[in-house]
Amino acid sequence: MSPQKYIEVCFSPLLFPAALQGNEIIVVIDVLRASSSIAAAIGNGVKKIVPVAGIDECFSYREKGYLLAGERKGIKVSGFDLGNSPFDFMNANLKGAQIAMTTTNGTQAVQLAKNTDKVIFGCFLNLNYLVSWLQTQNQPIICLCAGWENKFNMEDTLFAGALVHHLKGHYGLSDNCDASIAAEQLYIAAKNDLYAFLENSSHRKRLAKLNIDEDVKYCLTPNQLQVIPIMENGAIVKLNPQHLEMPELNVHSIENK
Ligand code: 3SL
Repeated sequence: MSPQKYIEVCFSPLLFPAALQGNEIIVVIDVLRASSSIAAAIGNGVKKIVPVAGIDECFSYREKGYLLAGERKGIKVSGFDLGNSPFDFMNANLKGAQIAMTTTNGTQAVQLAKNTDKVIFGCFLNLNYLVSWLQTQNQPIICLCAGWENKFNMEDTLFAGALVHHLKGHYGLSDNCDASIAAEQLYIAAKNDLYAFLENSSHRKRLAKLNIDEDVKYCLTPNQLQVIPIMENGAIVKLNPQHLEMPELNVHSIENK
């Protein structure tokens, strides 16, 4: 294994500047729900998503022919076309669409990473596919957990731990940070029932008030999508990996949702 190939976890966007060397692949993680919705959208044929920080900036994309998507406090922004549920993006009419998106934490984390070499999006929905692709890469990896308002959250950490768990045969762990070890241990404890493990987590409670448990269940179901969203020229598009062996998918595919 090349000494360059290591995986590190940032539990919060605040830790990202300390981890960044400049040559890493950044995996942006916001399991509930931005990176899951982005994967669902790109997997469903959306052409590109421009992640923006603010609501006003998002509205400015309307005149350029973009649809607007996103939430504040989990609720679709008034006047937007779509919210931040993965199910909002499972619509055949969205094939080829261009979307501007703003969310409370997910698209803010993207702003931090967007000028780095390679930024991709991970969630349980594309776990195996992402792992298969990362195994073929030769750069270090930073898992950037969006968290909640710069704080640690459980679901993003669990997904980062899943990446560590499945990649550690190919990547070393960062020498100067124990976050990867901690994230993997949490994932091992949780992996047989992610939904139950997260029962008392802050964001499950937040989303429960919105009655969107179906979103939570879907976002925690691994391997529904064979897609890797990647940033290119300021927009999120579909990565078309060459020579990538397709891992097995679980039961559902986006078509039958
Ligand atoms: O914080 C975010 O970016 C969102 O994913 C939060 S929510 O799940 O839509 O509430």
